[in-house]
Formats: sequence, C-alpha cells, structure tokens
Amino acid sequence: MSIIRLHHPQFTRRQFLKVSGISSMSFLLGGCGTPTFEDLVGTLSEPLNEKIEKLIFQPQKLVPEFLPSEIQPEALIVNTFRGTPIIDQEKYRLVVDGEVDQPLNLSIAEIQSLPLTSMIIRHVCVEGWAAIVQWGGIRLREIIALAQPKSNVRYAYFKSADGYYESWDIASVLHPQTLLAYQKNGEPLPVDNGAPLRLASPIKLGYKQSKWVTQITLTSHLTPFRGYWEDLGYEWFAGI
Ligand SMILES: Nc1nc2c(c(=O)[nH]1)N[C@H]1C(S)=C(S)[C@@H](COP(=O)(O)O)O[C@H]1N2
Ligand SMILES: [Mo]
Repeated sequence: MSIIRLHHPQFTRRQFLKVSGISSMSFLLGGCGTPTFEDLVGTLSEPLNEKIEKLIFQPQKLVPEFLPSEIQPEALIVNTFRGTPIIDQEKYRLVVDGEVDQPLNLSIAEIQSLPLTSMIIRHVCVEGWAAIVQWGGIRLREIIALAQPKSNVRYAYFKSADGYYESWDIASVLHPQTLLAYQKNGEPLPVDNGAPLRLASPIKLGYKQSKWVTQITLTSHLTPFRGYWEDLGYEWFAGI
C-alpha cells in the first residue's frame, strides 16, 4: 500500500465543487495509477460509502448546540501534560493509515480546502471545569471516508505531536459533530489549543479531544495502550 502523494495543495472550494460530481468508484475501478486529491475528494459528494455506513451501528443523535451569544471566550483552560510542542506548519502532515484502502498524507492547506463545519458546544474537563466554545474544522468522518476504511475497522488511534495518544470507538469517530478543528471562536486555532489540528466533539470528555493530532490509525483491535489518561486509570469510553 502506498501513501498517496497529493499534487494540488491549493485546492479551492470551487475546484472541489467542480470535481464533486466524480464517482468515487470511477478511480477505484479505473485502475490507472495513484488517485489524486481531486479523485479522493470526489467521494465527499456522495453518501458515506457502504463500508462506513456498516460501521455505524446506531443512528447518530445530534447534540443540541449553543448560540453565539453563549460562547465563553475566557473559560477554556489550556491543559497539557507536557507543554505545547513546536510544529512547523509548512512541514506538517496528517497521516491516516492502518486498516484502510487509501492511506492519506495531507497538508494543512489540503485539509482546509475541504468543507468547513462550525459548531458551538460545551467542552467538559474531568478536572471540574467546562467552557462553551465554537469550533470550526472538517468533519472527521469525511477524512475517514477518503481513507476508505476496511469493513472490520472498529477503533481509531490518534497520535499527537507532544506524545499524547488516544483511542476512540468508530461510532464516535464517525459522529457528525466530531470535528478535526483548526478554528476556535471564529479565529485560527491557537497553538496552545492544538494547532494546526485537534479533535473537538460534544460527545466525549476533554481528555479524549487530542490536540496537535499528527496521525490517525484505523484498526480492528485495541492494544493495551488505549490513551494517555486511560492508561493511568481514567475511563476509556468517556462519553458525555
Ligand atoms: N495532545 C494533547 N491533547 C490533549 C491534552 C494534552 O495534554 N495533550 N489534554 C487534554 C485535556 S485533559 C483537555 S481538558 C483538553 C483541553 O483542551 P484545551 O487545552 O484546548 O483547553 O485537551 C485534551 N487534549
Ligand atoms: Mo481535561
């Protein structure tokens, strides 16, 4: 399996709309070389592929969101177990690998060329604080769909630039309000809050929401290492 090299980092929304009519199967069945980013993005115009649909066992219930006037801009407390890592945005790549048919290697420009979703939700930390925050980013399920996971995938591992690691159940990964965020309260995501890319979701506690995500590995099984806090005794599912 080869890592896809993406040729068009400045992929615009207009180009996205132009190619979005392309069938996801046309390049998979065409068998003529490595698909480009445009080929892959064509899959986003379609409902989630059948493999992914099968992975969602229950209907996904939307969590009610808050109003812009309810955002608490000062309430989000920076939490790091080891400080803020230094990341070169130019060299940054998000790798998506594991039990997938199309491993991905995406620049931040490529990720930001995909449709932006924004939501206002409550972030809840087990240490006893919470904050209503607006997050903007791409739905994680759209990245996962591009990677074409195999039908036995049940978990995702998230690796972070500071050495933090997490694992999630696939249904929560594919929840429509689980984002890979690069904006906070309408501004570019501050580096202390996880830039260039962090998880944000109203269905999981704060420690599940990995900052500085560099790698997503889809897998059919969990290892004894399930998450930084989990391996110290915290609950793994950590739903809200
Ligand atoms: N990479 C990484 N992600 C992380 C953490 C961390 O230490 N490293 N802390 C977690 C915890 S416990 C919380 S509450 C949130 C806090 O997010 P914030 O710093 O943006 O407020 O990040 C989570 N994600
Ligand atoms: Mo936390």
